[in-house]
Amino acid sequence: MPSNISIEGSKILRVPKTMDVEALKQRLNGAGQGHLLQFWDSLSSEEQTAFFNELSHMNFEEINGFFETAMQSLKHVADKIDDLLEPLPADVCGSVTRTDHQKQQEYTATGLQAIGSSSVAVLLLAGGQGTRLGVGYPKGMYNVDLPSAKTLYQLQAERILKVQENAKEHTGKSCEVPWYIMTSEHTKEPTRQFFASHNYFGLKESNVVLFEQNLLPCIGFDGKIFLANPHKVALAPDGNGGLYRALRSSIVLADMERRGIQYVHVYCVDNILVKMADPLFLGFCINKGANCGAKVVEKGFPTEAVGVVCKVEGKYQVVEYSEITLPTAEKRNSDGRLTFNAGNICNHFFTMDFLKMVSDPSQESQLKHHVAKKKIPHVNAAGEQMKPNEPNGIKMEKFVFDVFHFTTTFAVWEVLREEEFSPLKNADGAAKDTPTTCRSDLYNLHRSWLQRAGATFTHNDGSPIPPIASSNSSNAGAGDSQRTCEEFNEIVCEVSPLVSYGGEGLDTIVHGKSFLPPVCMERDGAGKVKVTNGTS
Ligand code: UD2
Repeated sequence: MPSNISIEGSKILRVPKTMDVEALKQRLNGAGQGHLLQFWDSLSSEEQTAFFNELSHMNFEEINGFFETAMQSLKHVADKIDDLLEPLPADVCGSVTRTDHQKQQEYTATGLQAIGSSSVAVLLLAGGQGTRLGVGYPKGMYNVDLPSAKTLYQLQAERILKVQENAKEHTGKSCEVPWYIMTSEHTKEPTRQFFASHNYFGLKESNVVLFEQNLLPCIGFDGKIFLANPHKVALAPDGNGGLYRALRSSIVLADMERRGIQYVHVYCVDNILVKMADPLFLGFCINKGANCGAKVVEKGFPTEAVGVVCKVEGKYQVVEYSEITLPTAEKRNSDGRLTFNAGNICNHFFTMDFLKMVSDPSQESQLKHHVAKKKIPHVNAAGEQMKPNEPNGIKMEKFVFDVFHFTTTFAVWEVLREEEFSPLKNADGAAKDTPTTCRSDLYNLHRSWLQRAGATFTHNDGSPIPPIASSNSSNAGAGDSQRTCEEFNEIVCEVSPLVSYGGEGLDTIVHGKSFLPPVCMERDGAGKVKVTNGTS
């Protein structure tokens, strides 16, 4: 490797041997970004070197091109695309509520077989800034205050350990599910330190692979790039669809190939119920012969602000509620279900071949940036830090699901919201998707597992706590699961992922037993399950 190239995460930084500031000035002036050097003379020599290096590896022509396209697209944000929308073809869809038990077992067996042959990887999108939650560290490090105090990262790590164990039981072979974690400049170092300081939560260090996504400058409506301070450009991650560019420029694809990975489960960090490398979902997609798949939940009501998976002009796509009119959002099939009801939960299946194909520049460059008007903090021409109250510019992001466009063999698997989707988006006090709702949803799910395994629950006075109605057996929809949360809010029941991945294996432990909440099930170092309940 030439000595002037250093590789840091997914970025290749070319560090020039000498600083040709004049040439840089000319390049910036030519691109209309000359203002970036306005504080140059007042910088220390360290600041100058660091800033020179930052600017030297930016492709301003490309960035200006992104900006032009982004501003064009803003003119069309209010456009509706109702006429172009088609529902998903029935033959690509499957549902946990409408697939019989035997078929589900077949899918699960296929998934466990793939995991058992060490051909499955999980890939976590964790480069977001978590602005809505408002904590200064990566969201995966958040502890929603379960009795075990486990963070989102720990829950996920333990689910990987358990699914490896389940696959081994199924196939008789030891297997490994590598965990690729896409971070960004803001999340990489704290994430690395967190895993190291927790001994990778029992996973092999070599199976936890961190890589870094790219950043893009934040740009004012006039096309001028903002400075975060006099010697640094204001940058933001390029969206979770930055995955494909990051894959291309990092060692990840090669690492996956070296390990013989064939299937990759991609998911977002904040869903406390996420089933990583879910054998049922994997098996469904594999049996369908799909190269790309999405797990979805049924949209709760027509105006719910979730993107729906559908077809647009013959291509698969996720369409936002804002892109269609109310009558289209309200359209129902003869069975009463919404026509466009496949709510995206950022939970995707890709074959290795598909990932390689969409990461190629010829495909990846076709993915358009989505544009958001934002209030962007910056330094003004007088060198003052500004915190605007109104949007003053744009951030540009690619979305992970935009590659659906490239598939012709798609699969969509619908699951129950109360079993698989409870995201942490907001701080407590907000109406939904908070630490409190995540905790409640996890308690409810785990209590339903125990009840299904033959356990009962009682109040302090000995009176029985009624069982949770599952929408698998009733016709309850999203609204009902919401009510269940509130109703059973304080009935604490936490089952460690090391004890059960999805409710399996609990019968022998709890059948015929009665529990007084709070109930906690954990596995000790020797593999023995310990149940605590009441005040014990
Ligand atoms: C995401 C989905 C949305 C829905 C929702 C469910 C996308 C684009 N949108 O919306 O359709 O499924 O989740 O919870 O997928 N991230 C990065 N790099 C970035 C930006 C985000 O890795 O530059 C990660 C982020 O850390 C998180 C995931 O992507 O794990 C989703 O990001 P978000 O929480 O900003 O997405 P949201 O809630 O708008």
